Amino acid sequence: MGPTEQTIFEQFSYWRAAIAPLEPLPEAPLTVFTGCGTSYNLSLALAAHANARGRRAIAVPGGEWLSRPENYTPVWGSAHVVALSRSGETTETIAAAEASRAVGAKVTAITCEKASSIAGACDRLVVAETHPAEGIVMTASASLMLLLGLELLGQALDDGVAAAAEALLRRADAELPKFLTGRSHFVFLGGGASYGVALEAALKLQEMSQIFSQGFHPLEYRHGPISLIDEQSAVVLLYSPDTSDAEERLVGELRDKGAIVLGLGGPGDIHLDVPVEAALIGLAVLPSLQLLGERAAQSRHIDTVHPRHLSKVVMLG
Ligand code: F1P
Repeated sequence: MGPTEQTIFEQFSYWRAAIAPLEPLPEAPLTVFTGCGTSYNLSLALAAHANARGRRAIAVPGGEWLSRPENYTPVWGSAHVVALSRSGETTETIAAAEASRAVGAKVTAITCEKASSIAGACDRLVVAETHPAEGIVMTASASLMLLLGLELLGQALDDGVAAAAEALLRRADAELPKFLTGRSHFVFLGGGASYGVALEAALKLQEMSQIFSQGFHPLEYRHGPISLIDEQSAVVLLYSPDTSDAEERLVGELRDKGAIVLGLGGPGDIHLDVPVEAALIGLAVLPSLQLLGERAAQSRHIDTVHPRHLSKVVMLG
């Protein structure tokens, strides 16, 4: 087992170490979740969770929050900013946190590196230790930062979510050969908080296996992108319990056009149950989606320890 696969399968003891109630984020007119790459995708998921819990929130990429916050909200100066960065060193995220504090905003940072630059650019640092074998591609750290963000929003967590995610990972692994064989076009669909998770799954597959992949809100996929579906297509549908009927109809359409569908929490050519409460679906499916990227890379003999053109930290000169 290589280090990427090892990190994916061995992440759950790090989850268990991070599961503890955290003091919630402070009240603010607006909470802005920001980060880059994976950390931005997690921001999207967390902003959706925050709104669903009655806290007004948006997600903005680090570079955008740094350069033009006024394009995202007129109350940018009074926002509470939550900056996510595994490394704590990403240029735009650190600069965005510093710029936010310069105008009086408070910043909470979520990271896996407590001695990093972001520690000096925030008012509160929230840290989880990640698997030491984790490399350039974010796997366990992504799950851990999502978990910490949920705790900061007051979500109760216990060992049940780790156990469910681990069991799902093993069931998914058994089904992935059927899903991947003969397919070269990959799409991830999810609504609400699962949209950020769908984008993260697409990014993971892209980084790990160099396969072009996309994420969409489920019903958006019918408005144009569906023209790409054929017998080469493989679609993951992250079902939302409240919209599963419409999502199931969409799955029927995709299958009719030749796609194989992996339904997480609902019907598909492959159907895997996600037996957790709705707010924890994204967290529970994330390791399985990370493994999908790794298995796709392995099937193409691509080394995910040294992914093409990527580095562990993106620092702009
Ligand atoms: C985020 C990030 C990752 C990407 C690559 C470089 O960094 O851009 O999304 O996969 O590994 O770093 P961070 O700010 O979370 O450390």
